[in-house]
Amino acid sequence: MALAIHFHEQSQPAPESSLRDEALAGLSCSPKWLSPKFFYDRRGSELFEKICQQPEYYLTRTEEGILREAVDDIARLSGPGIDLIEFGSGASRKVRLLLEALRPISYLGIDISEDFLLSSTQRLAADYPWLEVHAACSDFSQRLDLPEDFHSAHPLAFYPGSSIGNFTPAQARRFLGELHDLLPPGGGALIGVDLVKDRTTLEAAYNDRARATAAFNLNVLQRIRDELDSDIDPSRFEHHAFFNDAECRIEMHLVATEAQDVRIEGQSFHFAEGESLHTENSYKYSLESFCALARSAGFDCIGRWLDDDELFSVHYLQR
Ligand code: AVI
Repeated sequence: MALAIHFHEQSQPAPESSLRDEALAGLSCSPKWLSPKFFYDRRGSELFEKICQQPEYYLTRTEEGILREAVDDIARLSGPGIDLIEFGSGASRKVRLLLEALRPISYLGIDISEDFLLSSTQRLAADYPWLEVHAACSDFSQRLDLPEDFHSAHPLAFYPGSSIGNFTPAQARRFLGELHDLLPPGGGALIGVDLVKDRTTLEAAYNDRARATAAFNLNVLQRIRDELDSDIDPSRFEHHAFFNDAECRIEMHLVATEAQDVRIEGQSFHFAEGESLHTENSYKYSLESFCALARSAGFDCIGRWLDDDELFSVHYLQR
């Protein structure tokens, strides 16, 4: 039986039309580029869950360990009677680590992948019958706003997983500024941030031996083939991920294994052999550089937790 969740319709373009427009625009750029938000159709979201279980991808298990240890401190900082709002909620798994200690009145999951969002929030509602569960399908990378019919006097924003690293620092600053303006004075934001570390550990995390990350990256080409009028062939590209230390980011690319012309929606795009389509940046911060960014958006950094190896960090920001 499907459990009652409150689903909020958002007035945004359908995902297919933004994939069409952004694929045509991004493949016309030099170098070619496509936003990582298009990774997350149902299959991409499932592949991302698989990445999170890979031994090399330390981010998920490390953040979960930090949240387990810090949850009572987090509850003390947030106080009672909060509404928990998760951006990029995906499988709504990490939030489960917080629910018993925080006892929020309601939970709002916001994600770009509608059917994944609905099944995850329905499972959450089934497992936590005392919690009022809301869901909104939204591309908050464009503009951060809450559903018009969702009101909260005491919101706590939750943005785990270092997804903030998928924005450029300028976009992250804008996101944090919009989040700051959305929160009432005293409102909090709990943000997971991956830390800069040695190249070997970083590059292994994005080149797992099971090739889950490669499949995740290549799936975006399959989406273009399935959802648009296109003859693009994922088997003629390969996954490439490396640490760009000048920019302090992991870059993911899809590299053409041979010269080819690709047709998308009546337009033709040439790839030289070895030419890449840049699909994702994953910025890594130091504790200081992230707090400076948060402060520049108007927040106070009032809590911060790390694992013993200082791989990952969770920050409590307050407006
Ligand atoms: C969602 N995001 C934080 C992930 C990351 O690590 O940048 C996405 C990802 N890309 C490849 N592996 C995981």
